[in-house]
Amino acid sequence: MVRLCRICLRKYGNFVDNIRLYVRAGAGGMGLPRLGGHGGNGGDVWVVATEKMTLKRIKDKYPQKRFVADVGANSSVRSLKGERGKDKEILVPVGVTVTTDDDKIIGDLNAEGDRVMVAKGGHGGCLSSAFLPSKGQSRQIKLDLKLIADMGLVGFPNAGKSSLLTVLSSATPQIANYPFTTLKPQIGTLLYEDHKQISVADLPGLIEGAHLNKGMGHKFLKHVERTKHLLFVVDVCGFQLASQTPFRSAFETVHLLTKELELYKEELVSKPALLVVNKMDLPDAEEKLAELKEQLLNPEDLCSTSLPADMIPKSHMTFTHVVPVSAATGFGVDRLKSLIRESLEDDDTMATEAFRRERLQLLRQRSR
Ligand SMILES: Nc1nc2c(ncn2[C@@H]2O[C@H](COP(=O)(O)OP(=O)(O)OP(=O)(O)O)[C@@H](O)[C@H]2O)c(=O)[nH]1
Ligand SMILES: [Mg+2]
Repeated sequence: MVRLCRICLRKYGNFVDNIRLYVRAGAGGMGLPRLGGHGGNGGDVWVVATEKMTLKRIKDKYPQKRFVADVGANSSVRSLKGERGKDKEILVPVGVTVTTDDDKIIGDLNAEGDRVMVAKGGHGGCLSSAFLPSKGQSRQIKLDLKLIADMGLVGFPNAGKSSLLTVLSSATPQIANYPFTTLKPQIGTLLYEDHKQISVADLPGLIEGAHLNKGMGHKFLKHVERTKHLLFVVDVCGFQLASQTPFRSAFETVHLLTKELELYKEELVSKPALLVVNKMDLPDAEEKLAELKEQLLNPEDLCSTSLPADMIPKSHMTFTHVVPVSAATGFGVDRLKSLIRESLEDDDTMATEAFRRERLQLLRQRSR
């Protein structure tokens, strides 16, 4: 089993969530001095979001990852104004952030049809430029995909995140009794009787040391950066990766998960969260739950734990609810489904406000 884990440790399935492309806009066309002609402008390169595309498909379809727009036509005796070069559109999935090679944001494409220009076509030659055209802009750009979901499942491997998503939604993620079953993030949709839909992202398991690239690492946490809420999932009986690694109780796993979030991006710890205590069908689960609840009342009191000092988080998650469930028997699942909706709705106005502030800050940074 351990060998199996090692094989899949560094892999991220065949899921591609970032890609680097070369883009070049068209050069302008030449002007014709004798008749005061004007060359056509070069075409621009645009990145356009569509639900139908994936980064993997871009990689497969365009192995050279080069996107070049057409040049503008020269002016001629018959056409004093040369025709404009055709634009190039790169179709990308919704949820992509486009950045320059040195990580400056060019644009966020969060909805179908959102578009951003990534290379501007050159000007056609004309009188003011001595009839000489200018080159089109060329550069490397990076596309970084962040899934857009309302909730993100965060937990140690084997805690039952994928099982939970299966009983909550119609998603069919892979489930198995070994760590790191989930290799690529996946989204499931929770459907409510009044047709309300809530999306939940299932992520690979985090382990202590994920920030040091242990297990699946923690890069996939970028997919919870945009989720409104977090759903922490812990196994009521705790977790042990292998016989040589320490056993961690449910209380310890909460701390370790918090620490890994903090080490990835401190703001994640301040996201609203629910704590789901799974596997309540196992023997002694009730006593362990009672113990966990007791410990959570005083999270700073770590006397009962053997966590190394560098794995103790600076701050603690505040859980709006602690929800015992069993993905195996269905116990508590309906209540969890309602609580997920309730907390998202409670938080909707606050979240919109925070999102607006974030956008405003981004726009200000960009206009500087
Ligand atoms: N007894 C019991 N077993 C459960 C429960 N939920 C999940 N399991 C089992 O726990 C194991 C792990 O479940 P997964 O849903 O794959 O766990 P995960 O958190 O998605 O794991 P990774 O993808 O590896 O991070 C499987 O064998 C499940 O059948 C539960 O409520 N009770
Ligand atoms: Mg899983």
